[in-house]
Amino acid sequence: MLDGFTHLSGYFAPSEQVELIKMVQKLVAQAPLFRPKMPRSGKPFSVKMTNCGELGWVSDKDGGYRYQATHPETSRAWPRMPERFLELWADVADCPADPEACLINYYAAGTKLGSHVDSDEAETRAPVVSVSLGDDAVFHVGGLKRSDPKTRLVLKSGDVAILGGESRLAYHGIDRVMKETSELIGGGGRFNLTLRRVTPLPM
Ligand code: MD6
Ligand code: FE
Repeated sequence: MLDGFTHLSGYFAPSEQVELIKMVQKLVAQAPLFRPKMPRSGKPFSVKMTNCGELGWVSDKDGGYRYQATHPETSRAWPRMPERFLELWADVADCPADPEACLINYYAAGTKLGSHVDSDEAETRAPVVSVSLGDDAVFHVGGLKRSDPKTRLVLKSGDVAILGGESRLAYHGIDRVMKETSELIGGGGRFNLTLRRVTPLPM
């Protein structure tokens, strides 16, 4: 595996996971989950998404993958990033500036997220920091080429995963979310938060 990939198992204790899921539910009430569409084909993702922070990641048929300051359906600014997210970043990201975007993904049981590289950010010296909440997910991380060998691991509720350094532009994805493996989320499923820097760092 490439250097710079870190899996912090059980970073958030169960009581903290409860606080985080309440924050996520509040954010979703302000900025509803939407289903992004693939560029060109317009095929919908199976994962639903929303964001908080100054910028949010969106995708649709005509505009493709991008960051923007407003929700694609409500046209409102994204909600502020909760302080606890900024504290996590300060603790683990080894980056001199705060994150600008937090993408919030929701996976119903059985949903997957195909292998991809997070490359829509102009700043890739900063890592992407992810938090898993709810049901267990099988995550894969490979190399810089799609065909490179992959390592698979289970991301559990409360885990933090970091793609930094050489692994920042590695292929990765979610093979599947395993149903009824956590009781954190009423109705089941999994939330994943990814904290990102988008614009160039002042350095
Ligand atoms: C997920 N995660 O865990 C999908 N991206 O649901 C990601 O796509 C991801 O975990 C960048 C860095 C860490 C990640
Ligand atoms: Fe990703």
